[in-house]
Amino acid sequence: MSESPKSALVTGITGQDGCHIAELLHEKGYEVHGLIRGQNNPRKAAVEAEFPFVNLIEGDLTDPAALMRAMDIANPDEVYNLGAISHVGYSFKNPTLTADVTGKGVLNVLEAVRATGRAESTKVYQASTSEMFGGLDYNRPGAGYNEDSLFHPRSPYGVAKLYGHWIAKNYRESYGMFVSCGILFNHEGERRGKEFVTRKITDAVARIHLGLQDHIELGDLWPKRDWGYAGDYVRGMWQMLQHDTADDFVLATGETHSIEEFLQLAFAEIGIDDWRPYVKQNPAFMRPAEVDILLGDPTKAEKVLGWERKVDFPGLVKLMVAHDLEQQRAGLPSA
Ligand code: NAP
Ligand code: G4F
Repeated sequence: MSESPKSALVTGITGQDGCHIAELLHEKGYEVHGLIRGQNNPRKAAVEAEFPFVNLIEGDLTDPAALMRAMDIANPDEVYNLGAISHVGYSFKNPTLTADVTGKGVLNVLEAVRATGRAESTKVYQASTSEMFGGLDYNRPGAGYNEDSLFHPRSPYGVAKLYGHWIAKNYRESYGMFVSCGILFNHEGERRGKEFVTRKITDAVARIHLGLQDHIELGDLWPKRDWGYAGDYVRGMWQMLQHDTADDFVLATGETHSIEEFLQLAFAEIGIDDWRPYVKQNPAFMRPAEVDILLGDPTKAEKVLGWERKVDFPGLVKLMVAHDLEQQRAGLPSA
């Protein structure tokens, strides 16, 4: 007799990582359920069209009853908690909402697993972040942040994520639940939201090339990030839940690059060597506190999980510009 397929519940199904992991889990034969919020979510139709195999369940991370209902419907072997207010700049403008969704939302998910009697049977992945480290001189390790590095979050988003990280670890320690936290450094790609700097740049580069706009407005250009490809990172999430024990793992590339370097490579894809005439700085995109530099050390994930990356930094920029050129040529909407 064949075994019944594993079931997974993904929060944040409409987001970048939610889409990548839905695809991966489907390829692996999972029954995939996705939590979707709002009475008329603008991304619902796109998810239904691209992933017809996903069973969408209505619910919001701030609504404990809805989360318990979702657990009962999906009866998940694995929960991927990817939903969050995830934009750092937005979190400064909406700190209370960010605390409720990105912080307390994690508690609501863990409690929904426990309250529905699934503490021993359901594994949980928590989407923790490199933003918890903060990039300040005093806590910056030379070889990159790892699982033992000090935290010093620099935004309401980072602080909310740190609460989520510790409550996840607390449920692991208190109730023996299988809860693994992936401390992921920035990961990007063709599904990245256009409110994030990499996609904002590649979208603008494509439009500039086609004569649809003449410049791009950005905030600070000197910060450095450890940028990888989202498709590689969701594979790491899945690997964490297949490991024998629940644990914390950093996923990163071990390289860091400035926004200026990203601009250089992106404009070079359309044959422009000097990007400066096309970029204007706008203080509206600067933050009250900035994370100067992020660099991660993925050694533990590589050794323990066998995690590998397929896309490097130049490859990432290339694939994003190529995708946005194709999208703009096809006349697809920019926002
Ligand atoms: P994303 O594209 O911004 O997606 C966020 C998702 O959260 C969306 O599906 C959004 O749904 C959902 N969401 C927001 N508020 C919600 C609420 N109240 N209830 C239920 N769902 C809600 O983020 P991502 O890049 O895929 O990242 C996935 C997760 O990893 C996030 O938790 C993020 O903080 C974390 N992370 C990301 C990175 C990165 O570089 N991408 C790095 C480290 C950690 P709507 O469509 O309804 O808004
Ligand atoms: O693309 P960003 O908005 O990403 P950020 O702040 O690093 O956060 C992302 O990565 C985190 C992991 O480290 C995730 F946890 C988080 O959910 C999110 O996915 O900004 C990157 C850098 C920042 O230094 C920002 O100040 O780009 C700078 N920047 C300069 N101009 C800009 C802009 N960022 C945005 N979004 N828009 C600009 O116009």
